[in-house]
Amino acid sequence: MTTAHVTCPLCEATCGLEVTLDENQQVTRVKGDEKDVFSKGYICPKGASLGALHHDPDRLAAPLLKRDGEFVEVSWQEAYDEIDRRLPPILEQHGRDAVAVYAGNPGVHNIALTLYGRVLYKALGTKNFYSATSVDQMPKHFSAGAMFGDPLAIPVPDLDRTKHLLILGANPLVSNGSLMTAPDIRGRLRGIRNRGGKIVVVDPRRTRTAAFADEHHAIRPGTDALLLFALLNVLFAENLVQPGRLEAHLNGLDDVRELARPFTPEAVAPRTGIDAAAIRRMARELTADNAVVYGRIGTTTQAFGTVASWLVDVLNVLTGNLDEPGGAMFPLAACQPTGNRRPFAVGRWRSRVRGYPEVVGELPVATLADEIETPGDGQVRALITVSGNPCLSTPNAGRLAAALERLDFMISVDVYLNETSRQADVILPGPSPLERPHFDLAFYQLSVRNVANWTPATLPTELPQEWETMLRLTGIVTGQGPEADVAALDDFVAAETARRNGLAVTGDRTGPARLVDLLLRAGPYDVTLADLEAAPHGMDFGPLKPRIPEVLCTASGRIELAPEPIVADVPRLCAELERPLDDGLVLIGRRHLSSNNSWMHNLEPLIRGGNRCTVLVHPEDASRLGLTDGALASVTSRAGKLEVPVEVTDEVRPGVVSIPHGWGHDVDGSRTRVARANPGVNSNLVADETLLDVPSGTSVLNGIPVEVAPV
Ligand SMILES: Nc1nc2c(c(=O)[nH]1)N[C@H]1C(S)=C(S)[C@@H](COP(=O)(O)OP(=O)(O)OC[C@H]3O[C@@H](n4cnc5c(=O)[nH]c(N)nc54)[C@H](O)[C@@H]3O)O[C@H]1N2
Ligand SMILES: Nc1nc2c(c(=O)[nH]1)N[C@H]1C(S)=C(S)[C@@H](COP(=O)(O)OP(=O)(O)OC[C@H]3O[C@@H](n4cnc5c(=O)[nH]c(N)nc54)[C@H](O)[C@@H]3O)O[C@H]1N2
Ligand code: SF4
Ligand SMILES: [Mo]
Repeated sequence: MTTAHVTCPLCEATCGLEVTLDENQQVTRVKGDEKDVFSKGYICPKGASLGALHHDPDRLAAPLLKRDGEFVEVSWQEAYDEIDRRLPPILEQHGRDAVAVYAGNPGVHNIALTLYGRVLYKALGTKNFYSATSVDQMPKHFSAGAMFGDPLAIPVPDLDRTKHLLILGANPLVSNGSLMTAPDIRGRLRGIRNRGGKIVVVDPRRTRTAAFADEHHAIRPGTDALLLFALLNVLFAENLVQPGRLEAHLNGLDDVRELARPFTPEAVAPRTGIDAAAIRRMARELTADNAVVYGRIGTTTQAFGTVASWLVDVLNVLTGNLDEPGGAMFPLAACQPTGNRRPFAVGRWRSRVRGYPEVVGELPVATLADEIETPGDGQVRALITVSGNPCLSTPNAGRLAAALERLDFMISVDVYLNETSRQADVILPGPSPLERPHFDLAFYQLSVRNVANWTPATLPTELPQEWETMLRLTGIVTGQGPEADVAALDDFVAAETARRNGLAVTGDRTGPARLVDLLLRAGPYDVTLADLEAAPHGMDFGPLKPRIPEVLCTASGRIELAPEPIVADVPRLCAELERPLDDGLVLIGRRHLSSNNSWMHNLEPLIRGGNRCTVLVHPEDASRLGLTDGALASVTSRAGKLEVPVEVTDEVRPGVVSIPHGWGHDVDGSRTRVARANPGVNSNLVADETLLDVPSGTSVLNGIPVEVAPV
């Protein structure tokens, strides 16, 4: 028996786990690592299923090549030969933009894909870069970029010291936290209570987090920006604005005061569904010391995602809670992002068909189908998906799935043959989480405590590491063919990383380990990878510290409270105040503790407990529409239609229905036996790809107008 200490790569919480293996290298137990400096023994059902994931017989063990419509296992050589035969001619004949990339969420939890994916994407040089970010947190990058100058400078709630937490559109007791890396959310929320603090949740559904909170406001979906503006309006009206130390670092305070003027509590109350007196009280409570506002995916994947994300931080600034202990703070990761911090810019190019502006180097995935379907110069003819399942996770998924069939060539770098990769011509699999080293480059930048933990690979693997796969593909798209010298490419990447950080490459490490070592050496804590290797339970660099002004990289060197590209969207919100009240049904999503977006439904331990893919309907709506608990209902939107079992519950507010995303596994040609037997329905069949948060191009996945009827 052996025991390994690993950081769980399955969500943002970065829990330390203890994995026990028998002499046959079978995982016999996974438990929380009590000595982990950050998670202290916490584990959730997903982490506990790391063994099931590792041993899943459906996980791909060799590359797959489609021959006459059927996948066959081939050698890596054959797979790359096929790619070399088919991809470069498309680039040569139709240009770089003819090849699109879709990068999915697990790539952010995978150092090989994070560090070497960017090498491939840069070498490819396509404007058609898409990712899960435009169905997720892009509005937050937008607001951070516009306000602080750096799209990665996202302040996080200082959870362990706050005494008043206002949560909008997040359910961290289930999601385990997002844009807020914090293992054991329940323990940390309890800590707020024990300090005599208060938790307020704004969510159309009485989630676990809402039920745990001291106060819950069931807001109408998509109206958070109105509510947040009204909170500001109250602060100005009651003379409660007190930015404190930050006053010297602000631009645009008067502009914000003017912008907030129309949004009185009375004006927004009927639209948000939260009464004016409650709004006034919520605003006053934010002026307490150690208060913080936190907004997550319910506030980003909606019609006013960017404005809402911006207002969250404006409120934190104006209540004196930004960059203060107990407020919203900027983590300082052991590996900081590299590259020159140029002032934030958007719209450097536009999508060809709909003219959507580029944001942080990407285009909205909502328009990928347009780009594939519409002929002309720059039409997308090939697609590389890297750890993504857009056929389940992006809006109007039915249309996208049909569009993929029209591609001349498609590659999926993926561990399963699933709803998306089945459309590929070549699938390149990667090792399991236990077969690769791990380091949470992205999430330590969002962590409520500055920590770092390096995980070496627990088990050997026959599969190439995914950084090598990325470099092989880089070799092909740069015309070096499948025989490109991967070691030389890797040396080049390391030399570039070193140069940008003013360091020299030393030692005999290769791959991500060498890059992480360089980034650590360049980082703020005077540690090397060897130090982390000697600390299997992680290193703790302490609580978050104030970082303003050092963290700011706006052109002015100040916080831009009223940045032009966001202010430009406020008239669209003002128009909402004039619109007649609409009482049609709207659809929102939800997450379950035992699932991970679309891709962990193939694990028996996570699928137990009955069908979770139902539509939640309030009893009043159910009786009005003739819907009965357990019976099937049809849900129809502009984009499509689906049928799903009804669950009648007063958890959701009237006028709101909820279906989780990531289901719909009953498609032909996938090889996920457990998931196919428990398919659920794909909620993104009804998500409307034409509904976007305008500045950021993020899809509206919450607040989709739908009709629901008995089947
Ligand atoms: N309606 C609705 N839609 C949503 C959301 C919502 O709330 N509502 N949420 C959105 C959000 S927040 C996100 S992040 C996206 C997620 O969207 P995606 O990133 O597109 O989807 P995932 O379900 O994360 O699927 C990831 C894919 O990566 C593969 N994979 C897993 N591990 C690895 C690995 O180690 N290597 C490789 N190469 N592949 C791997 C899986 O097999 C799967 O095919 O979905 C979005 N879609
Ligand atoms: N178990 C589990 N954990 C996960 C994931 C998973 O699939 N399963 N996915 C991971 C990923 S990729 C992400 S991005 C994070 C997301 O992490 P969270 O943001 O915490 O995710 P959700 O649970 O979807 O919470 C969003 C909440 O917003 C509410 N909501 C919907 N519309 C609105 C609205 O208009 N206004 C307001 N105020 N609220 C609204 C929903 O009811 C829901 O409770 O979770 C991560 N963790
Ligand atoms: S909370 Fe997240 S990091 Fe922790 S065990 Fe669960 S999935 Fe893994
Ligand atoms: Mo996400």
